[in-house]
Amino acid sequence: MERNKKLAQIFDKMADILEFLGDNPFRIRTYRRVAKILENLPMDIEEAIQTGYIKKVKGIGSSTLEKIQEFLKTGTISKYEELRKKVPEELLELMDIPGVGPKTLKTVYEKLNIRTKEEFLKALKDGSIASLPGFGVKKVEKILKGIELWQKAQERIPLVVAYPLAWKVVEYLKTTVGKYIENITVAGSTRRMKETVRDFDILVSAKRENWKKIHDAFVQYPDIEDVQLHGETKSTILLADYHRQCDLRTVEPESWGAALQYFTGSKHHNIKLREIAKEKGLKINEYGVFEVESGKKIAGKTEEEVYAVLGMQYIPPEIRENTGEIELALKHALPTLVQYDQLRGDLHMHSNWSDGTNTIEEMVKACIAMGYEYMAISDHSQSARVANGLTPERFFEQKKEIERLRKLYGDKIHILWSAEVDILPDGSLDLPDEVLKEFDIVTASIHSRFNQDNTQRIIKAMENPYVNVIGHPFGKQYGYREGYPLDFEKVLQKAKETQTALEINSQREDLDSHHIRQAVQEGVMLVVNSDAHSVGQLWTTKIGLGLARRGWAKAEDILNTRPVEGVLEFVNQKRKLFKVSS
Ligand code: DGT
Ligand code: CA
Ligand code: ZN
Repeated sequence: MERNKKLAQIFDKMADILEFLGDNPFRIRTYRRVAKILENLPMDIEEAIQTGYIKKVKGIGSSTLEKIQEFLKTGTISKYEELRKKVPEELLELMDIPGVGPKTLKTVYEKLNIRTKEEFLKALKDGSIASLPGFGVKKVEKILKGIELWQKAQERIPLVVAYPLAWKVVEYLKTTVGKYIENITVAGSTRRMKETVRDFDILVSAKRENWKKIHDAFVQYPDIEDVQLHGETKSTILLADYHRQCDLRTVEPESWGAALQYFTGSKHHNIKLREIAKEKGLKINEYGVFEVESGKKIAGKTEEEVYAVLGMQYIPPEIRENTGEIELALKHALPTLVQYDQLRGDLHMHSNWSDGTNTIEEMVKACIAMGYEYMAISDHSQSARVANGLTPERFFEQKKEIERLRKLYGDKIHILWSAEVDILPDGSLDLPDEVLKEFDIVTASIHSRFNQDNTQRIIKAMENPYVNVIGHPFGKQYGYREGYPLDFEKVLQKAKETQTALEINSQREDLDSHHIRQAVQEGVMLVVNSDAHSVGQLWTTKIGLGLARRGWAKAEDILNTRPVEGVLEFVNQKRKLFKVSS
């Protein structure tokens, strides 16, 4: 699917360039649509062509298809290469910044002859852009904010992007030199499921005589920009995807546990651990745990024994941040975190009835393959116009389709009929109560006015007896949009009082682990959802669960670890509380 994404980026960039050049709006729109289609394609583009699937997709014409085929053959598109030459290189890069875009750059290029990032920044700061017609101080402030966000996003990438990239390298090593490898994993921040990742740390244990072969394979990983270090204990490559650095370290099988512990971090956790070891007359490093006096090695083969000889309970990687976990582990009093296999269903996903790309039936089949006991189709309501939101009439038609599928698949999975209803600017909902009460479960989300404090809107939505979950509570989208201001304490209190759950939206990483930990402390119910817009995004609940674990959540804190009856019971409890019929 990575190829789909790359192709989509090329089409988007072509649209950017055409917009910059002031080309035909129709052509621009066509390229943008193609990009969107490619991004959401439920299968690899090559497969889509071979099976003839692509021919059935509306919006892919013969000249587009030619370009795609050229890309598959050569890795690029000549039209794209040609267009790139028409725009100054640095401006091309700047187009990715939220709030900038080709139109803005076209104006500053034409009026102020700006061609580089530096010139752009200077003109933003010295007021020359602010005084251009159609700009102004406010707009310039917004652009500067966008640049700041964008720069941050260049340094660290979201876990939902990082995780598959890192594990792809592991899979590659397993396929090429697997027979020499005893143990392999991704360590560092990715193993801790941290929200954002700077670089990847891959750890391998193997017999020393095999190390060279493993490192030789590593530096031949396809799709790299550079080999920065090629050694026999450590090598470093620069991945083409997102320019990520990736380290490989090889260790002896006897030191696997100690090395894994060391390279998983976090740094603050490790420092505290070293202090505790010292107090016990022990020394801990990446080779093992040693008695200081005798020099004798007393642990190192497994991580479990490393923690055990320090007198501690095993600490899951996700909470190794020195925020209280070590003290509790010494008392053997850590909570039991929710496990990755405990999710019984996904309660937020879209179909092609609104802005998803797959049919409901395709989503159902994919959820069955995920091993879920239940799932909820939660398409957008009407005011989400860009998302092709449904009117009440369309929702009731959708219900018929769901009933048809229940007859076909009901023995394998419970299909819940849901909606992601828009919270309107005044906090009222985009569907009347008579409609809301018909759904099995309802999620309510904000999709407009991301710049204002939205506490009151969310509180009002929670006061509706038929709203069971608040979707992506902070309206965050990493690298693109920071969350709006929210009085989270108030939201938590209201959630508890109204028995409304808060969503951990896996793809947006909203809530983040700090907010999750706060919610868990307050005893607020959480839901881990994918918000999938295609079958290829359903896996992301793994990320949401990682964040939940980082936020110290237990299974009982997560609604969708319950059987389906428990979920429906949660819905009914709220209706009872508000004394409305169900
Ligand atoms: P990142 O890459 O910024 O997303 O975060 P990490 O945690 O992956 O950090 P990284 O890649 O610098 O280092 C990987 C692990 O190696 C880190 O989690 C703990 C360990 N480590 C690195 N530097 C130190 C250090 O100075 N002291 C200790 N005790 N451990 C370190
Ligand atoms: Ca790292
Ligand atoms: Zn949404």
